[in-house]
Amino acid sequence: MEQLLEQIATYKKEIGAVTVSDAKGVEDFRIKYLGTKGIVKALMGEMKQVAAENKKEAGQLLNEFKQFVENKYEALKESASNGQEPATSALDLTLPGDSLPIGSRHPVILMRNRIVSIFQRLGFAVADGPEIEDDWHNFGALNLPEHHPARDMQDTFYVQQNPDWVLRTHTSNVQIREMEKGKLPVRVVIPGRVYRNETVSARSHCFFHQVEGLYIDEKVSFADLKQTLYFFVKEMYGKDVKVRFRPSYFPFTEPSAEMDVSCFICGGSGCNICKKTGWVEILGCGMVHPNVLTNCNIDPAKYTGFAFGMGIERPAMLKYGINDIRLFSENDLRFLKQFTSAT
Ligand code: 2U9
Repeated sequence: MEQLLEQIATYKKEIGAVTVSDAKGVEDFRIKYLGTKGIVKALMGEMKQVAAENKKEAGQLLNEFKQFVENKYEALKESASNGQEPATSALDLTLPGDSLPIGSRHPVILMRNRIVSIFQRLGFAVADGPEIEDDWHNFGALNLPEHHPARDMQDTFYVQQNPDWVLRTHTSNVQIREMEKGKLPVRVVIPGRVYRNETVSARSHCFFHQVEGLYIDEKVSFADLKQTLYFFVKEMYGKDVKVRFRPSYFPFTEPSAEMDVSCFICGGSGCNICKKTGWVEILGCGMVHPNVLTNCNIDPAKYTGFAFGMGIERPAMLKYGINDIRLFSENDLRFLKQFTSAT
């Protein structure tokens, strides 16, 4: 009995390691183990020598061994017809893999895409530029006088290694770089991250996102600015929305204006969002200052242009009912998973 157990264990080890690459290998295996003069038959023959009290147990062991050999034979047949190695018992390579979560778009990116795509439909191209910028492209070329408060260390992040470098405070540096290329007309929108040295709170952060736009050509007028922005607002907030322009001041535009839309929360009747005024401010704009054109080697007597700028976080907060700007940059998946579309 013990000898029989040892033989079966040895054969099982041998059979476990068998691989074949073709039908001949499978047939050789069958003849060797399952044939009329094969090993299974030979072991069955040994039953005669087993003591009567062990016969039942030995019979069970041999039947189990025969089943083991037949299973292996079937696996070899299949793998030879697929041209593959048989799958080992613990590892089934045919099972599908673990699926990876695909994630979702960030609410700021959803809002950015929505804003940018409206201007793309009007023929604006999308431009991009550096977030670490020199003083000239961030301030000087934009007609900001040397002692303008925006240049103050209190408001702007300076780069320690080089006092001429700042983290850009607006994406206007990219408009300057586009104009410097000397290819007119220029018609671009620039979405991107900007940095301001502000105390972080639920309403303000040390960085946020903007979309700015610029259109320079011969005979571009304030009427073009109004009509372009009116189209944008109707696409963004609906056909029934009203707009109003209020005079304002920016060093890089003259004249300058701020644009309000009738409150899309209360419809103009007065609520907390519009502070009971019925109007919500959404962007600043104006005609590009002649000094800015001159700074970029563009003749202000021949060319004119308009520019505008808007933040992205605020409209995203209003649209999605987000009450704290810090949520945008905390990377909390419970927050980020909630936004699937900006429409
Ligand atoms: C060039 C010339 C002019 C871009 C402009 C604004 C008005 C404006 C603010 C909106 C909310 C910044 O994100 S915010 O805080 N922007 O009000 N931006 S005009 O004017 C330019 C830009 C580039 C060469």
